[in-house]
Amino acid sequence: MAIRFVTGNEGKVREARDYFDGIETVERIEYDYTEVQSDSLEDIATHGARETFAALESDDPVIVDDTGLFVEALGGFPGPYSAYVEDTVGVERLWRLASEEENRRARFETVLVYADADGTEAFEGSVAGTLVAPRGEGGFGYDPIFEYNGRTLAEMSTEEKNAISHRGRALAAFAEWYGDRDV
Ligand code: ITT
Repeated sequence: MAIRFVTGNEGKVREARDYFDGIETVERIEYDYTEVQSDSLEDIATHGARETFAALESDDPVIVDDTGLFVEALGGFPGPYSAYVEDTVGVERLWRLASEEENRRARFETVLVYADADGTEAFEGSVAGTLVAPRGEGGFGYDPIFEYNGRTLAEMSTEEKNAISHRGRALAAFAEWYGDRDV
């Protein structure tokens, strides 16, 4: 059975496909679920997964990924509003804002929520790094300004990013649970 990843973001699907390469197939589903107003990535993803699973009227499970970039010196901004801030302010200007701060530490957090007829399960992953002037052609979103161990996430291959990233860690927690569950 394919894993149905509900997202409008092709970059997330590319990473999940790379992670599950040869183990599971990942099918992308576009469904415009309601993004509830919440400070919690888990709340947002849980509502989205539950709503989509019900709306699709199929027994096949779905997963939803909600991710945020939390900049320490900006009180965790943009956090759960990261998609909105990327669309409005943009990555380059967020970097300029952060560059005025001495503390450039930031972290990515992902909550991946699985939903089936039995309910939902949430899996988390995070990575701590430093914001830098944009570098690299790979990845997507805020990857060019997020440096981990001397390289930005946009300077890594998908496999390298998955090995250390918020999403890679959430996918690993999910994969372990998914592989172990009784079906
Ligand atoms: P869906 O909700 O349809 O899955 P989205 O891109 O809106 O797609 P999020 O709300 O989870 O998803 O994304 C929050 C923002 O963070 C958005 O601007 C993404 O481009 C960005 N983002 C998510 N994961 C990222 C990653 O691994 N590296 C860099 N930026 C990322």
